[in-house]
Amino acid sequence: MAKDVLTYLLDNQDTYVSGEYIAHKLGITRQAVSKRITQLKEQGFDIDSRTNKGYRVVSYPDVILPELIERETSFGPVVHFDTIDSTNIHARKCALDGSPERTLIVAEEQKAGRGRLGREWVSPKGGLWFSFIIRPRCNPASAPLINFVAANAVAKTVHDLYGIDVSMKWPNDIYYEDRKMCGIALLVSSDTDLIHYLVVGIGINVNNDPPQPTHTVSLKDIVSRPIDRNSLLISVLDHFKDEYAHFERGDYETLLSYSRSISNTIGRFVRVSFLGRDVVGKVRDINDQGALVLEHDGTTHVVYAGDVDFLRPL
Ligand code: BT5
Repeated sequence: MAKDVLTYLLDNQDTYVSGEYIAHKLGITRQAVSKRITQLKEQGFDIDSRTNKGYRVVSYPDVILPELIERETSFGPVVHFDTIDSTNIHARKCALDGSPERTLIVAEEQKAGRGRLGREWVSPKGGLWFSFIIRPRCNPASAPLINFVAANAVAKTVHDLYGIDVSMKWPNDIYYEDRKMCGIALLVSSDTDLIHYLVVGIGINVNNDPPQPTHTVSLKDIVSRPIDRNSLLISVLDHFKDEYAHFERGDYETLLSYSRSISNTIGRFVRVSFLGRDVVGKVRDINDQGALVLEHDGTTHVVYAGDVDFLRPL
C-alpha cells in the first residue's frame, strides 16, 4: 500500500505531526496535505489540528484501515474493498497470480460470501470478512488442521480482548453459547504431495446484525457495545501467526489440545453428514489429523469431513 498522509498520522497517534514534515516525506505541497486532511475528516476521521504542532488522529471511523493492519501485523499487502463478491474468490485469484504469502483481502461487505460446499455466507457491512494466502510446506493431508489454527486464533482473540468464552463446533464454526458467531472456509490447491496454496477465509459477525438471530450472534450483542474491528483483525492475525507456528513445527499436539479444550462436539451424540452419507454416534475425540472419532454400538468411525448435527441436548 502506497504511503499516504494517513500513514504518518497513524504511525504517530500519540503525538502531533506537522503538515510540513508530512509534505516533505511524501514530496507534496502543504496545501495537498491539508486537502487530504479535509477528505479524511469527511470520511469520519476525528483529526485534531493545532497551530505550530500539526495534526493528530483522535479516532477513526468503523472502516478497516490497511495502513494500520500492515503496520501492526506481519500480514500484507492488505487489499481492501468496500464491496466485493467474496474475499475468498479474490484471494484465490491473487494466489494463482503469484501473490506472496500473507497477502490479505478484506472487504466491508460481500455480495456473494461463501461457506463450505458453496453455501451462502451473509456478509453485510459491520462484519469482519477477510481471507489471506498461506503456502505451507506440508503434506496436503495436513491442510484441514488449518481450520483449528484459525479457530484457536479467533477463540483466543475474543477471550483476550473481551473476556468471552466461545466454543468450536467441528470442524469450522465458532459458537457463543448455542449461536454461530464465526465461520471459517479454506480453499486448498494441491497435488498429491504438496500444497500449492491455501486461502484461509474467516467471517465474524461483529457490528452487523446477525442474519438469523435465533441461530447466529454478533460480537456487539455479546459485549453490548460497538467493537473496534481494526483491533479485532490485528489480534486474530497475531494469534493466527502464533498458532500457525505450532503447525509449521509439526507440534500438532499443542495446537489440537487447545482446540479439544474449546470443542462443543466432543462427548456429544451427533449425526455427521457428508455428500449424502450419514454417520451417527457419540464423539470420543478429535484425532491427530483433526478427524472426528465417533463410537456407535461398539464400532469406531473416523470422519474426516462433514456437517455435524447434535442429536441430543447435553
Ligand atoms: C462457514 O461455512 O461457516 C464458513 C464461512 C466463511 C465466511 C468467510 S467470510 C470471508 C471469506 N470469504 C468468503 O466468501 N467466505 C469466507 P459453513 O459451515 O458451510 O456454514 C454456512 C452456513 O452458516 C449457512 O448455510 C448459514 O446457515 C450460516 N450462515 C450464513 N451466514 C452467516 C453469518 N453471517 N453468521 C452466522 N451464520 C451464517
